[in-house]
Amino acid sequence: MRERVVVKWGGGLITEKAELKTANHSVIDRLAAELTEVVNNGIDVVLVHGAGSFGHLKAKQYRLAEGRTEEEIEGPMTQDEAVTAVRNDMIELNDHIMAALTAQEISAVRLPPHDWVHGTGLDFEAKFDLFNSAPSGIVMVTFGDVVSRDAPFDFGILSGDDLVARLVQELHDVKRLVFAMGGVDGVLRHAPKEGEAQELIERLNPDTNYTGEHATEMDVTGGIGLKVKRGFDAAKHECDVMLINGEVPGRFTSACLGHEVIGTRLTVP
Ligand code: IP8
Repeated sequence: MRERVVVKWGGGLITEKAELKTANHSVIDRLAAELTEVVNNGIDVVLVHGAGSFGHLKAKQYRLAEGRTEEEIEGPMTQDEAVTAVRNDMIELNDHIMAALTAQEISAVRLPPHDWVHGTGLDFEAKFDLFNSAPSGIVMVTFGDVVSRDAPFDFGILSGDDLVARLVQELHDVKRLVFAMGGVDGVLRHAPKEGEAQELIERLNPDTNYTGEHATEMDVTGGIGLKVKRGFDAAKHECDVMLINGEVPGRFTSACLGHEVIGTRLTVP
């Protein structure tokens, strides 16, 4: 039977997080090339990507994660216009990803969550049976997005981290989940500080102490803390979960193939 892996390319890896709608093309192209190696090893891949500067900045400004609000919001758009704008921006980011996959001759299909998801968090409602339609030999691509919710919220933000955990839960046969992040080798004991050595936690269990950093000034989902939480949700389903630095060439491929690699492995008792 073919192996299946679920991977998340973090928004901080594939975009310049602080600069509105700026894709990291060199990183995206290299990750796509690394993905070719994974696919050529006969592994089925589900690829989920984050939003970075194509999602979080506008979502934060228009408070989209909170749902509809009657309070006045500063900016030229209404919340409804911002919902459409962020969805379009996410499609634009996804276009870059799909183009990079096509350039590597990877067969891929994209499934924007605003078309098939209702609700946020791990228990979102899937409007079609995505989980029984994951194709073999074709990379399924989806991403963090603005999705519909019940009134009075009407809309909210679904993180790619929720998507990966749910995919592992529902697909049953996922061997590995790999979070490729930007700027860090994995989960650090303390948030990185200029000029200080970083302590990488190589094995993290639910009782390990660490002080994660959540960049609230730009991030509307959960930063490293949500990845770890959702990673543990996935690890409960007999899936190997690794958080690695996707900026270092080769690590993404190694992690997907199950080779030893620098990073943080999540373990559950
Ligand atoms: O970057 C967030 O997804 P994430 C989605 O995977 C939006 O947490 C639109 C901000």
